[in-house]
Amino acid sequence: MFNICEYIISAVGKEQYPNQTGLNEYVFLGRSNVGKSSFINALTNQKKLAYTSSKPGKTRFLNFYLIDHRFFIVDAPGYGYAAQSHETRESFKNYVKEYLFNNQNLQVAFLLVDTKVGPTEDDVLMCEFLRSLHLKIVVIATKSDKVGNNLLFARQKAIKEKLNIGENDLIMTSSVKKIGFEKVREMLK
Ligand SMILES: Nc1nc2c(ncn2[C@@H]2O[C@H](COP(=O)(O)OP(=O)(O)OP(=O)(O)O)[C@@H](O)[C@H]2O)c(=O)[nH]1
Ligand SMILES: [Mg+2]
Repeated sequence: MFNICEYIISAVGKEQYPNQTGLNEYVFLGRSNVGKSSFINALTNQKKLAYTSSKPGKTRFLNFYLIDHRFFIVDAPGYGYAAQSHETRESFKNYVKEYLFNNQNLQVAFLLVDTKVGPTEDDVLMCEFLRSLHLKIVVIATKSDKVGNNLLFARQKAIKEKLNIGENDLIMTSSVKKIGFEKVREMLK
């Protein structure tokens, strides 16, 4: 478990990124409402480190958290939220793209997919985009508590196939039941 989890900054552009010394970074990406911010809270065992909401579009900007003075985790705004204005959607996209391009510090892009909803077309596009940047991708299936075993297995298979992800790069999780987090913690160095 981690000891010191600090919110550092909500950045909209490179000039605000706080990592001046080349510490490792890990980013959490995915559809709006998939559970990125909840995931970060459960991962760090904090109730309110990252803001969560039942309404999509809660996280705006790139939120940097420094963990044990060792590495950063980055909470990103979600995609695929139709009710957003075109401008908001485009600016979210640009913050995220700018962050992902040529980022030497970024070790893993965690792509969160909702277990109940399954991989969407947007998830497939995002995964392909991350792959085109040669980033290490780990897929996290969220909200596994919301489905029964049959659907769970079906989704596991669908995610692997549609996103072209290997056995070890898919982790089934639930922030509510605190399942799957130890595996992710082990990846953060
Ligand atoms: N049942 C269940 N609900 C969850 C889980 N994780 C998140 N949620 C719920 O899903 C909703 C969205 O969670 P957030 O963590 O705010 O989602 P987000 O991906 O950060 O959303 P944006 O910031 O809008 O991109 C909230 O109502 C959470 O309580 C989970 O593991 N199980
Ligand atoms: Mg969020």
